[in-house]
Amino acid sequence: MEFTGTAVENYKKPELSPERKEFYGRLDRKHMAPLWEVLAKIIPTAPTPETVPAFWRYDELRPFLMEAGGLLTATEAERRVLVLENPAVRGQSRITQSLYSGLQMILPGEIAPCHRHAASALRFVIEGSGAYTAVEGERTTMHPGDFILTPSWTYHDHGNPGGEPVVWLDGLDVPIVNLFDTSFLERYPDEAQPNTIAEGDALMRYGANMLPVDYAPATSSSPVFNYPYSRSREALERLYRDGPVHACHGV
Ligand code: GTQ
Repeated sequence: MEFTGTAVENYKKPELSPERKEFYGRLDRKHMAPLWEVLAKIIPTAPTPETVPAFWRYDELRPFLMEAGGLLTATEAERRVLVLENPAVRGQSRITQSLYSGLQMILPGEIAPCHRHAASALRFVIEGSGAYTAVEGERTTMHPGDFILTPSWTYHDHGNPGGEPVVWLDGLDVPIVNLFDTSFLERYPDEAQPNTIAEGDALMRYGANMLPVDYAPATSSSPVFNYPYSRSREALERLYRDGPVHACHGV
């Protein structure tokens, strides 16, 4: 955003006389505070982000995930996730001011039990194949590079009937939901929800350049919940090959 007016200096606090200090003390005991003491902090002349740039190397993190795999089951943990915490806001379970992120692993034979919550999640599959995420009755098999959505208040469980550990990056809007004091969760009565819809249904029904004639969205979230990397990759390859390729963003 561009400043249209003249950039103003940060607001300067009035001097702190003994009389003023005494007054602020009496305000404090009544759960009040003078705005002029905090104005510059709560409304600065330019944004002052609290979180800092940071990065995590997967090679370094992976052994810890595997170690967690030996320590407790996915059922015990409900979700076996190592939370990525921004170094500037440790203990707040957030990677940026507004986003939660973590690395989740599910081992062969495990189920991460079914639940739904107000927060929305996205998953970016990093390693392994053969596990699935089920969303509202439909399973989708996860492959590296797949981008999977579990919209707000949709029942979801993860299972691994395959033979290798599967790891993905979770992103949730938990800090935003918590900002409004609206975070809550409900557990499904069984460990896994019934598999009532054939795999791939959502993508064929809503993601193949067609829509059912009577389609009226019940929610504002996308009915497509897996964006398979094989398709995305093909699209990117074609666009790259055929050009033009943006100098900065690529395709
Ligand atoms: O997969 O449902 O990383 O509920 C954190 C909370 C994943 C999940 C997380 C969750 C989930």
